[in-house]
Amino acid sequence: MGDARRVRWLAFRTPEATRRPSYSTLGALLVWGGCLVAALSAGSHGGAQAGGTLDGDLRVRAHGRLEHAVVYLESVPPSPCRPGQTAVLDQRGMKFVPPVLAIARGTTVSFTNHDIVSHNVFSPDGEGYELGTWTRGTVKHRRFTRLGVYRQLCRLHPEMTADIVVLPSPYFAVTGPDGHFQILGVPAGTYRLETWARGYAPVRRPIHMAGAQVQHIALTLDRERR
Ligand SMILES: [Cu+2]
Repeated sequence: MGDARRVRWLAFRTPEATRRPSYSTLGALLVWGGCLVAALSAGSHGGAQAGGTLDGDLRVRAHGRLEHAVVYLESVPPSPCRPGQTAVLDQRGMKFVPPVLAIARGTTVSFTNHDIVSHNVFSPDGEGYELGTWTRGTVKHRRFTRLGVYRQLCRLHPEMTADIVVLPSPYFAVTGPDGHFQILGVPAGTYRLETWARGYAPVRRPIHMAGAQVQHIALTLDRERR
């Protein structure tokens, strides 16, 4: 969903939100209000209220497309127009879904279980955590404040695995089955693009975004050397 659409959605919701004000609601409205003003002001100058689009294809050398690869931009200035502070890692059909969950630092992940059997969630990476074992209907939450990659494992089913990738900016995408990705709403500027995919060496390159335009990019990954 583009930022402009988010802004319109918020404007539509505002009257309901203000009926039951709270400090957090008001804070959010102030932030969103700033976003709205910025968007309208950019629009009135013919600029891009939604920024540019980075549209790319990611391949593995000699092996074609790669799904579930993370592509992100570093050091993009923070924007109130990109909240994206929640995400879900589900357990369904004896698998973690999605197998790769990319989030911006500060995001709270909700861990759900839609199977009829119990599952467990823990990670041995970084500071490590153990969320316990639970059945369908219970939701656990964890906020990720440190950058890094956290393998998600289940003590009951060793074959279950996923990765939560905590990124320095909310400007990221995860490739689809065809290796395609899109990062929307990127403000004009020069950034460093990076990739993460388990088993593959990261690709880094500078990227210049000029504003409200679509920029195409092709990335090729190589297997990590062991
Ligand atoms: Cu399990």
